[in-house]
Amino acid sequence: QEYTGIKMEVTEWSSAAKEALGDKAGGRKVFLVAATLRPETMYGQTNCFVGTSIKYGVFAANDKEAYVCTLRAARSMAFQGIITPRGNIEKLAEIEGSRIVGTKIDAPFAINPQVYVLPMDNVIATKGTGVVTSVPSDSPDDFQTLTDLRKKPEFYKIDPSWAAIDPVPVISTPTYGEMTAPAVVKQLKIQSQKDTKQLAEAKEIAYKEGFYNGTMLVGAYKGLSVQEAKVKVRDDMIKEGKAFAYAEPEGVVISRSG
Ligand code: ZZB
Repeated sequence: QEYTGIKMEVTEWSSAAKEALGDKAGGRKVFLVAATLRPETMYGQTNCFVGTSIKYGVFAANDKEAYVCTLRAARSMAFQGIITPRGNIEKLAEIEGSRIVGTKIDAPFAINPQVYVLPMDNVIATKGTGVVTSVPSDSPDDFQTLTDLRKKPEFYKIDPSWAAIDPVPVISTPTYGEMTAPAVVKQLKIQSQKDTKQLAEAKEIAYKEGFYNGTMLVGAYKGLSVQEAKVKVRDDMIKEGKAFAYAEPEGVVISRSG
């Protein structure tokens, strides 16, 4: 499974994270790293998700940068030579997902680049980096979770302002228009992020429709098909140092649908 690792720089830690981390990052720039299969949708990021009970580490990537992800992902990155020294990892700090919620980050290539970290029930600790960037226009899981959070901010222990950015149209599809995920969520009558079976089906539908029939509405490749734009956006992000290629270790690819 070849993912793109998206580097989301922390611009302001939540107070709980500040307390937990102190100056353990040693002056490094710290990035949350999200694994995505859809780099062409990055224009439409509105927030980022972590699992509240997942344990994350802050790992030194080099002298200047540190990455927030699961230990499992850091090991895999070290093995792939993404973080140095090759094959070795240096954990600077450890932090629970619940404490990262409310942190402000910079979402690369996003039309609204200043976004917040929010909680999601269905983040899988053993997939990708354990950090998920959110594109509610094109990802049914992201749209439904954002909808749940907006309905019950106290229940999810978030400040409503952290979930204030609306879905941004980035891809148009012939069947669903400019907001594929919300349309598929509606079609399948999905009510909450707990509807995991229907969400898995919605993801499949949205993914296929976007990939085979989608056209870019924004960005440098506006007007191109998603199939053509995907690689170009990914290459641009990598060239600008905002992303890297990240392969999932063999034998541990577990889909959200189980
Ligand atoms: C941005 C994005 C935009 C995504 C979209 C999807 C879509 P797969 O096929 O199951 O590998 N993801 C990544 N890591 C995790 C995790 N640990 N737990 C839960 N979800 C995770 O799916 C890969 C996608 O699942 C990734 O791509 C990420 O969300 C999420 F418009 O990143 B994606 C129709 C899907 N659209």
